[in-house]
Amino acid sequence: VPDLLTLGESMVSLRSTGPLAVGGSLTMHLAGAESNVAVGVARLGHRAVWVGRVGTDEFGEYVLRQLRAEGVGVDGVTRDPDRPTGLMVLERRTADLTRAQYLRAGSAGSALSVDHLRAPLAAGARLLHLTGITPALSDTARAATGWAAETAANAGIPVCLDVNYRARLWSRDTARAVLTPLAGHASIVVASADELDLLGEPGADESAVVADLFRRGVHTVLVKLGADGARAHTPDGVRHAGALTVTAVDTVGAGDAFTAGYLSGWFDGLDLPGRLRRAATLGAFVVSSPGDWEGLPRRAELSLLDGHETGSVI
Ligand code: KDG
Repeated sequence: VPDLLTLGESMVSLRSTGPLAVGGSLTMHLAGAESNVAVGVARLGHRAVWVGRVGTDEFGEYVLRQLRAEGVGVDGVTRDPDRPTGLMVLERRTADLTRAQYLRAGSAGSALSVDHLRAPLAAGARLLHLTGITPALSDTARAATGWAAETAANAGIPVCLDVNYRARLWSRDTARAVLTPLAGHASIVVASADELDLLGEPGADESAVVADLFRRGVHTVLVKLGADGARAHTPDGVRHAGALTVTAVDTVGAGDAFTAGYLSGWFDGLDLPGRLRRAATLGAFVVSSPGDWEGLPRRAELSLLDGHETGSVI
């Protein structure tokens, strides 16, 4: 049984080093929030499986090749001969501003449906990781995400849901209507502070949303605070964990790294401070290296950033 089962859309991201309008070259990278998490836990030696769909095009070949190279299981991936692999373009417009553009409408990944998930779910896992991106892709992907969450929860497989709101894919109101019920199947919810009210009433404050999630069976809510670290709500109370002090060169993927670190700590049986520390460590590696996931540490590298702590664990 794998440690992590995750599903969603993985794409090729094309990254520029400057403004697209003046040309230059684009480099190819693997992208996708869920596969970033899978790579993060696989690099630390856990067994991770990613399920999704890619085209029969070269981009699909590339996505699979990258995931295999990182040790992520892709046996459950289906190839779609009629739809292309999704693409995204990341334009480094200025040193401080990266613009994302999606070329993913009608992609192979967006045609994910319940039938693609039956066998991987039946095979089981220690934990299922979902994000709020997948249900934004299409009606079938939305149904598939809901089905996977419910099926896993009924089978006793804990579900981790990262809200990951993407304004280019859907409105906050539509997201709220879909993600609020979805969170009721989760054990662990991950969100940034401005995403929390997508799991409750519009404008609801953090404590109200957390209390409601706890009533619905969630036992851990992780609120990502960027350079300020994270807050973890559990039935035992609230704990703040600082971020590590590093030089941020590329924040894309930092949230996925944080989640991968937390889940890796959970797979290793670490206590809450240990899980948060590993989450902060992976986040720090990714923000201080270029790329969504390329800077993720291998297990022997985990201690490389020791000495960068902010000391602000309260
Ligand atoms: O979290 C990083 C992701 O944003 C990136 O890899 C692409 O999954 C992605 C998305 O849909 O935005």
